[in-house]
Amino acid sequence: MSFIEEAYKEGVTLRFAVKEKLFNQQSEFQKVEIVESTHHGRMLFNDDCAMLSERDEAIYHEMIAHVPLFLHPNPKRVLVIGGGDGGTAREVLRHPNVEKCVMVEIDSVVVEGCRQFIPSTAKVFSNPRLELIIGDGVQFMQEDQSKFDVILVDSTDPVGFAQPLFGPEFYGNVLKRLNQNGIVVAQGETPFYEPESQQALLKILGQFFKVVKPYNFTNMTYPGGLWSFFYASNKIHPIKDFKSANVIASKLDFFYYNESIHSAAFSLPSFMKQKLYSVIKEG
Ligand code: AG3
Repeated sequence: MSFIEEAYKEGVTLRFAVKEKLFNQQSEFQKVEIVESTHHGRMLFNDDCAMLSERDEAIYHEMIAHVPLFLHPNPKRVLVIGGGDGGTAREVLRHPNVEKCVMVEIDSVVVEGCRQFIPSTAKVFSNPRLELIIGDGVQFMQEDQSKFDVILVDSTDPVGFAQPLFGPEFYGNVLKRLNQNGIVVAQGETPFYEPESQQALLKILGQFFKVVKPYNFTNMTYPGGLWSFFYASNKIHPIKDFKSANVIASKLDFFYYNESIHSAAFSLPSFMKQKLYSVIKEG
């Protein structure tokens, strides 16, 4: 038995050997499946796209959360858009100064499936500092009036219902919801297969933020392996304003993130620099 993700019409498939299928439900939004794989632990697939494996989810979740949270001088209120497995919120709430993490996930079936079968990420749902809202993140951004220090957009690929999360209206509202020192980090797809969508989203971020920079991580679960997050802020530069001592003093332990990866992740391979130089902003 196996699970296959067809990658971006690039003639590539990622095939994961599967021991057992655990959960399979068609939600209002997508097909949600959870399996026990042979070598990568439990895995979540939405509409046949790999969302996480227990073997390497820490890489993605540490990198989306700790890069901005160690930069912001005092992150008290954090918003996660998407992230229904709980992994991003789990990493956010390892920071003791975060008083509240609000998470807005559109699909309750993802949350329920993960609650039942992926406790390693979904354990965060019992954390009293987490407020889980089942709803549309785009609408939440339009209607909610509260402010946040850090906003993390943990989305699926820019297709279907997730498409507006890659658009200018959404980021205009993100800017309005951010406090002065606010930082937003968004899931940025893979530089190998998606250079155009990377360019497009960075350009949109540049309409609202003075500092706009991609940073990379590598993983085993997503097509292309090398993958990006996009960092944007009007006040805080992710390298110049970084204090590595804060990471060391936190005494948190990590699977992937650390004080040297923090800055190194912003060093881009030449093909990315060439493609993206016009949409990167240093403030
Ligand atoms: N967010 C999805 C990353 C994109 C994966 N794309 C793909 N496999 N084609 C991951 C959710 C983790 N909280």
